[in-house]
Amino acid sequence: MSGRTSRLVVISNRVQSPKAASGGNQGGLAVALLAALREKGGVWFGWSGETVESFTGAIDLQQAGGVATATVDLEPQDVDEYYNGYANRSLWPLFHDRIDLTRFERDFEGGYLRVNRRFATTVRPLIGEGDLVWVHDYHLIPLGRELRRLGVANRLGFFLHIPWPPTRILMSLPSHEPLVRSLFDYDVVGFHTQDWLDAFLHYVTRQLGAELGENGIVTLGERSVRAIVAPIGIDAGEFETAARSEQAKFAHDRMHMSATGRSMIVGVDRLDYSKGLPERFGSYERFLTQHPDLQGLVYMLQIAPPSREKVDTYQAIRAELDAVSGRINGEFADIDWVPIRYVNKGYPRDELAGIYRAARVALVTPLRDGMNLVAKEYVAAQDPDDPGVLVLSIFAGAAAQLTAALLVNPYSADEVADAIALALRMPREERVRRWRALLDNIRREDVFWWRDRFLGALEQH
Ligand code: ADQ
Repeated sequence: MSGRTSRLVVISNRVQSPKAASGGNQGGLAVALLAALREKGGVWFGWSGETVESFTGAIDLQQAGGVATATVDLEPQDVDEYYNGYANRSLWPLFHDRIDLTRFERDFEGGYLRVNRRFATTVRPLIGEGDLVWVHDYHLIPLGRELRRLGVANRLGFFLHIPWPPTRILMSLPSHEPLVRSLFDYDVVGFHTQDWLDAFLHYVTRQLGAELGENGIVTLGERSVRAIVAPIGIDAGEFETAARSEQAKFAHDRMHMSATGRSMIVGVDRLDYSKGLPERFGSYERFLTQHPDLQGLVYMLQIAPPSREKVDTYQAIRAELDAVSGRINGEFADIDWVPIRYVNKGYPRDELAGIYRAARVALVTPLRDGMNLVAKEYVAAQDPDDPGVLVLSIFAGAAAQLTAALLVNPYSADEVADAIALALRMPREERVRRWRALLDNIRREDVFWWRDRFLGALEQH
């Protein structure tokens, strides 16, 4: 596979199948990357999600909808140490400022490096001369270094989908230095916000002695990398259309009927401790206590499909949420009213769009979040004549762009409770004004803008 210039090779932990994406069941990221792969040609490489007894490196190459995907199976030990271990027990909690939940184990780190080497060796023959290589997320930080070791001289880009932690927190990771140094094997490294980029620059200049030049170029010894801000967006047009689909209307009407005139407050999150769900339930409880007049006029729908269920901290957060929602419902419910409807399943995107549109308020209150796409999807799905109100955590990357939302500190139950009351009472004119400003940003800085911004920097470098 060599000879043609500037094809695209996308590498991520998991590969999104083009078939599922065309069925409307995939996120905007998959849609954008698949569109880029279709335009440029190339391949999307990653783990199949399956295991084999011992690693063979055999590639399953598929061609669908004009896109090639290449997947590889991993050993159970790889999945334990690399995926459930280093990625999701060490890096994920640490990068979300949760040292208390972070586990450091040599075996995890060993497995992480082994899988990164395995990825590099397996994908190597798929990379042709002149191809752009775009690596995604915290699972694959050292992949660039492994590819260079195998002689790959192509332009290599890396995008981090989660926050970059403050230096002091990052320093609690054993082997933090080689991990960060390995980023210098890329040509471009991208972050969602200026805050995450600043934290990265703080570490590399103070801790490694790197030098900051013009245009975001950072130099360490022989190597220079360009560090950029590229906030991810959604396919706004697709979501606006989804919100007007038959399936969306059906979901919308179903919500309305079951609401019997009450206003819905919605939360949609992967079940993850970074999303601030117990705090959100606590804030809603505070709101109910402080506004007895509004009790019975609202209800909250929290949709939270479980994720990473093999990891103990995820089992713990699930049990905690069951308990908190049960307690609040026990305390406030009446024979004809339940304050929290708590649902642990995923919904097709059209249906999700209808649910967003039926909600008068969205609570997007993570304690830490790289970006948060739910905030953007909620805005895109609103009825232009009667839009709902977005309550957004200042600790979500999205807060840097969505400044017309009601911005809150998710740790303060009082502040969030006040924002809920304000949102429910907000006059239509103000709702429309805020919503237009939000939508303007979401349309302008959409997922295609994000992709072109990153690939433009990579092509230029
Ligand atoms: P996530 O932590 O997964 O992503 P987020 O950006 O909110 O968080 O994306 C979640 C996606 O899953 C959204 O597209 C949402 O619609 C979908 N989803 C959630 N619950 C669902 C349900 N019940 N049914 C169907 N779909 C559901 C990571 C980072 C984020 C960053 C993204 C992209 O943690 O900060 O925004 O990557 O870079």
